Amino acid sequence: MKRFSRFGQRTLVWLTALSVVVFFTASAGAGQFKKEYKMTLNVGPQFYWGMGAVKFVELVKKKTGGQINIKPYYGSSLLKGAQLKSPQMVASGVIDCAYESTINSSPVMPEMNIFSLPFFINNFENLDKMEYGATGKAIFKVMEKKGLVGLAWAENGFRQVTNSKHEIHLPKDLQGLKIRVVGSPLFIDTFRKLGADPVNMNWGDATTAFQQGVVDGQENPLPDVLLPVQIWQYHKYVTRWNYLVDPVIVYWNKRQFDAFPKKIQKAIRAAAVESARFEKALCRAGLDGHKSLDILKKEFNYTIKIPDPIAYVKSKGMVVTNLTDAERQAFIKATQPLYDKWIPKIGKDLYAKAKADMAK
Ligand code: X2X
Repeated sequence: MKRFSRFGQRTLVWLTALSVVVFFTASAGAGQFKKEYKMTLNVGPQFYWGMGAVKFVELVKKKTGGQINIKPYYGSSLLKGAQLKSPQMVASGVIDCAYESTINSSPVMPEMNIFSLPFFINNFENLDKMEYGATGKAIFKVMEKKGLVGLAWAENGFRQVTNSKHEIHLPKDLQGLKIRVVGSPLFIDTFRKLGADPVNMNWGDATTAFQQGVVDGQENPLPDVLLPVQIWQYHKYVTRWNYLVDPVIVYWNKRQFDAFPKKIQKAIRAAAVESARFEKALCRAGLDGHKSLDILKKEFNYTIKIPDPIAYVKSKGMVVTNLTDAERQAFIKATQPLYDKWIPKIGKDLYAKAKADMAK
């Protein structure tokens, strides 16, 4: 008996498959969440950045009534240390979300280099004006086009240069020094321009390189990265030149985020914003008068262990160098040619937005 034509049989198979897909999609929308959402970050839980990520995990759990559980994977362990791969992996959905530095997104989204232009931003006030202004909005749009939803601005901080050889006051002091940098082209350009010998390396390999003296120096924020790695064990000298800043963005795979019920989306956003406020205050404590110390105490009932990171590294034997205006000008002059090369890559519009935000 010929019940179905060949064509009919095929249609039936397709319809059955389709209804299975529709059923699972519908039930997912009705509150079937994954058992665990994977989050990547490049550092460990002892960093302020890592503590912000832990806070995010806790707040998401609390605010979603335990429906969304995030597991943090530290030290870019899901990427085998390849820190610059984080945005692609979240965009593809292999990893669900990230608490990640803008530097680690800059090879995929060159707009992120707006924060890495040397001697452009200089202080927290300017940075906040950009992040919460037109620049921040534009950056989140760029992320959306890549399949990522930006949820909040956290921080790693203004990056300072450390080394084992001598104080750095002027570009000539960097001459020939081997400096570990992230494998982001603008960093390599900057240190070459300054006469140093930049060596790019993932963070996961950096501490061993400091220990073995494979490099003479590095650049990372004080307090956030320099305190937990106890940089004074390797480098005696730090120059506080605030040459660029490293924001951290809390972000999520867009397809997945958009499919969450509105209530869940709202809860995750609120958790991201609250954790970022805590994390930023940790990174700024002792560097912005009483402001961040007060936020930690009053809003989070948290007493930070090292309220004055500068005095702390001095107590560990470090020589802390602050630049005079003239010394700062020498660095600005030496790095100015990079603007011609990098503003077109970053985007002239975004650069103009950043300047306008800072002038407000
Ligand atoms: O690799 C670095 O230097 C670090 C830890 O600061 C970042 O992930 C950008």
